[in-house]
Amino acid sequence: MTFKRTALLLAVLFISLLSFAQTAKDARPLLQNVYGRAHSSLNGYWNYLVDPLETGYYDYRRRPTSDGFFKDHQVDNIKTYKEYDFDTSPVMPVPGDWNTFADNLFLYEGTLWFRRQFQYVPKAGTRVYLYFAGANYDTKVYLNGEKAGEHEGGYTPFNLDVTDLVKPGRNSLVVKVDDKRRADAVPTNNFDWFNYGGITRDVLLVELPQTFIQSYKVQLKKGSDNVLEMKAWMSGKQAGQKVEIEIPELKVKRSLVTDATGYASAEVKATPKLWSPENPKLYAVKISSATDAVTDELGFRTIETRGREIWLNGKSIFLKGISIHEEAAFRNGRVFSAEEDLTLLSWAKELGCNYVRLAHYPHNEQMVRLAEKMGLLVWSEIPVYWTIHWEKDYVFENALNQLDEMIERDQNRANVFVWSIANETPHGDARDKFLSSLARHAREKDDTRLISMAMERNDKSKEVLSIRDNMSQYVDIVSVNQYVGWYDGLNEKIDRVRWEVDYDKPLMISEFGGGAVAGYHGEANQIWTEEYQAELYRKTLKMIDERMGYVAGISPWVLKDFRSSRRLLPNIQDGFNRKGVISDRGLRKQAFYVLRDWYSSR
Ligand code: GCB
Repeated sequence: MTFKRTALLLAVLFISLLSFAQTAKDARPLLQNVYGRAHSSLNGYWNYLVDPLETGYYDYRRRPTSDGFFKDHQVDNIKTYKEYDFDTSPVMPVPGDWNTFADNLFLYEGTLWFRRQFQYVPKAGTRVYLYFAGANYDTKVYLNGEKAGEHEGGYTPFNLDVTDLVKPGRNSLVVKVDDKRRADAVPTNNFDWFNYGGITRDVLLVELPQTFIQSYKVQLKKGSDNVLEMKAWMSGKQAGQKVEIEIPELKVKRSLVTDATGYASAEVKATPKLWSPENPKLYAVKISSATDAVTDELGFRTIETRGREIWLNGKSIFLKGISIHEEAAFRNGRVFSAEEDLTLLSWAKELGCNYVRLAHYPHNEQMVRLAEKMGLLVWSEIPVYWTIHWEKDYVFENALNQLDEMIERDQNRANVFVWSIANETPHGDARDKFLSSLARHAREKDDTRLISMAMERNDKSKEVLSIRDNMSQYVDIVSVNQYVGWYDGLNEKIDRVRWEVDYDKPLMISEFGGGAVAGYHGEANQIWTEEYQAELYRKTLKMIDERMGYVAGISPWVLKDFRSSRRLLPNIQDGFNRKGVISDRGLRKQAFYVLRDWYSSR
């Protein structure tokens, strides 16, 4: 290769790195409480094109083209050459997942192009943002033929400033969504849930004043139940801007003044009634500046660990939980309505839960808000799952960005008590470095919550079970997914094991469980029957009561049977993970009642 060609290549590489940095940066910071701002919904029926070869993005030499489908050229097909046409393409609902919308896309993983036209009437002095609550996985957004930005990660929101791209009258919004699994993505290409593709959550057009309240956080200061820590971030990076935070019911009104970065903070004395599962009290809060105002409903609580206990509001709490995937009851696609959130959370309440583990990725914002209103504590998690490529910097950056987006979106939710940074990851130095950096970052960003991750057992012998994980020093709660009686022996084994866990930290069982087909009956030792699963629950709960010493909470796996392409056993699994205590069709299995009775006895 000549020197000139190398220099050229390096220059191209540099420019593309620069443009990546630009777009990644543009998608954050996140707008806090977007649903509380002036916005219009762009949900509805969008035209779509299925593009497995990404013809709309690359030319025939596989170079990104400047004249792709995103241009949405409105031309006369008879006189002008063009090989796509959104106007005559079919439509699909947004939010939605293409897999359950169209039979021929059920197992499709790749690119779809979406187009939505909308009318816009400009208002002087307004900034305009596009907000995507979630699109799986790799999303590129174009407005009127120009790139507005891009985002990687299927379960966290992002916003793009389109003030300079939006125009009066008709606008063309084109979105390329690619859900091809990749070994170096987060999650990696191998995971035990269904890879629903598409624009799976709301799309909003948000109108803001020139300088607006970017974000705020109002929570009890760590370690205190009578000092509120108030923080606000203005979009304009100037000193001396005033932000007022008012909580009328507490007679709190405080004026904050920004520093040169647009950030302001204050501490204020107050004695709120504390949010708890029994009394999920929320206060109306108003945040206002010279140009902007937003209201929210916020709860206040303290959460800490004391030795091997978790303390909520100064009292030890046992977490009665259940793990949940964000998959709709009855129809088994990605959740896309508040009613579907409600069904899942109502089932958790019916079980007697005070806590839900929203696995294995951040669920939609309304789900967390609804859980908060219903008195359910939330464990929130990023999809750092199984065999992540620990040694690659860009994989770490991706995980870190998803962690930031998760925290920024839900930093005001009183019910979120744990940021979970991983699930069942293989031990090793590269992994420890990766995860400890995530843990440190989460702690620095938010010291008002606890850090955990779902670990694996690392037993002392076949019957002496243990957890020995270097990461235990970085987390507040040691959590373990343990499957004695399923992946490890039959359910009779549960009676024979004992536990030796030596950490002076709370221990949670983030998962246990076994598969059962609703309506399939037999002996308690016959796997896949409801009886087997119920017996596994009975024995595990007895083990917790009598032989585990100390456990601060559990979230059995899992609320409802869910789709997974890893689950192939005919007539039993048929593409579903059957560990639900409720079936994919909404039928409660025997284990549901075993767990419910145990929760009601505690
Ligand atoms: C696990 C994983 C979960 C799986 C579950 C299972 O430990 O964390 O994602 O679905 O086991 O059913 O095997």
